[in-house]
Amino acid sequence: MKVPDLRGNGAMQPRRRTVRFLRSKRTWGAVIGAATLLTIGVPALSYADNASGCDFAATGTTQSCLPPLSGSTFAGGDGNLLTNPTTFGTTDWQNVTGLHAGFDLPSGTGDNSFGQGTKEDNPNVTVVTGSIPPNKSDLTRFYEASEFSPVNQHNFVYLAWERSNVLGSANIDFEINQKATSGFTGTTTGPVTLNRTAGDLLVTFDFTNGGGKPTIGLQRWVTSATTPVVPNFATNVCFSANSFPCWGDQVTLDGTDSIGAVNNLDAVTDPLFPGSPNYINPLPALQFGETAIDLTKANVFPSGTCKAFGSAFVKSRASASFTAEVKDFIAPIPVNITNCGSIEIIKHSDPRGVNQVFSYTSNLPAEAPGTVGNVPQGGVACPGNISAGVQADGSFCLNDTGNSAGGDSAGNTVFNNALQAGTYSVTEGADPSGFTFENLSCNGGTSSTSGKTATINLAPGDQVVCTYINQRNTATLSTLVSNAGPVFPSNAIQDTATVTGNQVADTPSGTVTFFLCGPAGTGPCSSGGVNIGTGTLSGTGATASATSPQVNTSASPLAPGH
Ligand SMILES: [Ca+2]
Ligand SMILES: [Ca+2]
Ligand SMILES: [Ca+2]
Repeated sequence: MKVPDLRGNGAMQPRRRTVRFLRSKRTWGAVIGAATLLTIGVPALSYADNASGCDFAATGTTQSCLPPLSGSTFAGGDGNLLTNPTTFGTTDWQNVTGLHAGFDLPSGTGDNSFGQGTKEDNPNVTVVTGSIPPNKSDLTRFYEASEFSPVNQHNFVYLAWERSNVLGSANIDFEINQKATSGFTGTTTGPVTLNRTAGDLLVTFDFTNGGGKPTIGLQRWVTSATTPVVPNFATNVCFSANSFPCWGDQVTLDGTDSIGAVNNLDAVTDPLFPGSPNYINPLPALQFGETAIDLTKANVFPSGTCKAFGSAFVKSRASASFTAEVKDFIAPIPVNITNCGSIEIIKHSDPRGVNQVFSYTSNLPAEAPGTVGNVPQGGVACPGNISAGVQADGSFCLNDTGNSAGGDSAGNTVFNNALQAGTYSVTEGADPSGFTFENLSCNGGTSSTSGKTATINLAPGDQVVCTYINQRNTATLSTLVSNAGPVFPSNAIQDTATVTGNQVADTPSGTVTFFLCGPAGTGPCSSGGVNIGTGTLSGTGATASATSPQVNTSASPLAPGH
């Protein structure tokens, strides 16, 4: 793809020279020679984005872009950001889903960087401001995206950096943390302690112009010889530092688990966030680099374990040496790189807050009650169980009591945020007496509901919330008086009581007890009257009626005046 205005600039310079030479009455041969020299001298400024879709050469000027990694469609090895042409992958920064972007402060005296002598292994850093030395990369932006491939069930992360200066080599580190460093933002100055957790990642991106492909390295933050357990490493060792914690266990990624490129052939178009800081478009040659990494193949997500990375930032190292000073950085941004998803099951009574235990069966793994990801969860102990939480057989119980004002509680919630991809189902048990199932809805991820059963096809990164609502049954009672006026002795009468419920599917049942009351003999209605017996409710739908025993029969007439 070509960018008209840049092409215009590229074409203007020779033309200006041409005019000058023409005025000096040089021959056409000299003019052509000068123009050709100029074209060779500034090829990077001549065009943006090669029409071939490849803007990277491992050696010389021979285009040498790589196709996407197996299971991915991301063009992380073509040295540009545009989707088209799709020769090296149908996805690129322009159309990737889940894109996260970090913007540095403007270059110059206000830019933030790490203080003198900061090394990768030291989590205690100092943020200072000032111009980035011209021999060190002045970062401007970075991009991140991640995905779980439905093709081969691998996790991928895609990373890109941009810089304002045209240095031949690039030594850039992406730090990917499980937890964010609280309060560390673009405006932070002074001391900062980076919140590193065992197993955090450092992706090193080293590129020597003319020296081949970018070298992509991967290191873990290790806190002891055994923490974390790193596949293919018997014990953890520090890569450079003398003691734990440190960055250790470095692996150099290759073409099967990573691809990478720098736009060393020419300028490339950045179509992203034109209204945001540091919009350099087109990006001159050597100011953009990208990589795609198969995290599953790189053993970041060994099968059977869950891990989630929520924060990432980027730094420029002074040289290819790992122990070189780190200088410019772009403050951390939230990311969502995980091989697991979460499922939250919530119980609401209607109205809210009714004290009633509801039971469930599921294929969720056992989980003790507690707080997970700041969500109090575990439900309540099912009848006959000693403790709350999801039991070994997947069963659990929930109770919405205490939530009449809204909100949720440990008692009405089970939440698991470390679930492997797969299919999960949850089914509510029989309605407790006096309650009727009203609704089940699930949000997030891919799920379906059928009656009281939720079926969830969980992919990494999915956050599924299913809410069960059960209505408390209520009913109203009305009485039809057979004869409201005076009756003659032995003129038998009986009344009818009608009960109307709020559930069409639940016909009211049971018995109605009738009381005879009146002005004399039976006692006033205000004191309850005389119990004359019961009638049994019978009906259909939400309505049932019962008829009282007869009174004032010939065998037992009421006395006159009663
Ligand atoms: Ca690309
Ligand atoms: Ca900075
Ligand atoms: Ca900068």
